[in-house]
Amino acid sequence: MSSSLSAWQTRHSFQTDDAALLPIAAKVQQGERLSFDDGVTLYRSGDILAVGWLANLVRERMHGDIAYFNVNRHINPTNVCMASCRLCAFGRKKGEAGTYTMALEEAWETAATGLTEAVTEFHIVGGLHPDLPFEYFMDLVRGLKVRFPKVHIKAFTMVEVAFLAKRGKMTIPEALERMKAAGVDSMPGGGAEIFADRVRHIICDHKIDGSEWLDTARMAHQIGLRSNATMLYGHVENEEDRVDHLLKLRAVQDETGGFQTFIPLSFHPDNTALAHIPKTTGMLDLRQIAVGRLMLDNFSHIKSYWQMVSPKMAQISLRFGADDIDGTVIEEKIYHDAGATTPQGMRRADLVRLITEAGRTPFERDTMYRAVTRSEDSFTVAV
Ligand code: V47
Repeated sequence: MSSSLSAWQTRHSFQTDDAALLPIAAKVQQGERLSFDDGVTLYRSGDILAVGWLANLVRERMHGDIAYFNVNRHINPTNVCMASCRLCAFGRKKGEAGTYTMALEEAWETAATGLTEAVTEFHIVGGLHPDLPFEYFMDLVRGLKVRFPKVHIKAFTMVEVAFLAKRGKMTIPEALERMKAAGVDSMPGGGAEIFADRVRHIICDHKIDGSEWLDTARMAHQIGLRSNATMLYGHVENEEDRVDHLLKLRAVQDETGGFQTFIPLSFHPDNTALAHIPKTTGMLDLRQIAVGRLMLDNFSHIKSYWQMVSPKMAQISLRFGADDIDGTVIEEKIYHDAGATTPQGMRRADLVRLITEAGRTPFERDTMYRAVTRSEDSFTVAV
């Protein structure tokens, strides 16, 4: 070990019994970019506390003690879906039992119901419906904007954008422009799953491939729409597939700077065609957050989505690289259809308590990470 590294370790009390982590620790300290092999080493290291320590160092460098949350509402307009992804328990084929499609009035009413706290964001994700026209989705967004002009609309994954563009017989940039004109303010990160073809063929072979997802994100960013990025882990992927996914996101982010947040999504197997796969463990959930923080040096935010990993794990993640735990959600369908046992939503005060008890400072953000100030039944966003 070089003397400068040992001096640094003493100063920062980094300790590990995994010698393979030492050169990575030196790079992290110097703000150097980590390589593919570093990523694989981080995934395979037995010293999860050391990996978490490094991720926490980066997280505190970027955000200090702040932990972000928001007051949001999910709306899933339809669960009818042509894709038949093996990873999914939410989507159903047209005509199958349990399908639903909201009439526009119903979607707007849904937006208004639930907790009384004024939401700052509608998160809209749904199935790939074979019959709903492009204009249904534009009317949905326009109607929300008229009724809730202050609420940010984060709508349509890259998979939905590509599908709707094809259905509407337009190019993806055209579809994105029309979505933006209708009132879409940014886009959620879903549908990314794992980019590697081998994995995608097993878990979701009927939708766009990894490079189409990345191209669509790039096009969204180029017209000024910010988006999130996800990665679905804990199914048939291996460590190399995960690192490959992270590096592909990092490369697009270098080009566009358009990703706001990275959100690892733990696979929920119940009621899916992959129900034989065991649920993820706490160690994998924490490791995923930490490796994401360390590899994605050009992403500002890493979200530990409490619905996915449980409120308790999201809280601990705030010490393993995460700076965001997502929002109140109010009504969640995708993971609950796949066996999630978390509550459907949480109150603002519960999120504040989780963060405070983790020793972090709660920061209510809007979707663009601007500070939100509240009065009784309204809010103001700092500009
Ligand atoms: O794309 C589907 C995932 C995603 C399962 O951008 C599953 O802030 C686990 O996009 N087990 C949709 N995951 C959700 C999504 C999202 C969620 C939270 C925050 C944000 C954001 C975006 O849900 C899908 C897919 O990757 N998913 N089925 C399942 N069984």
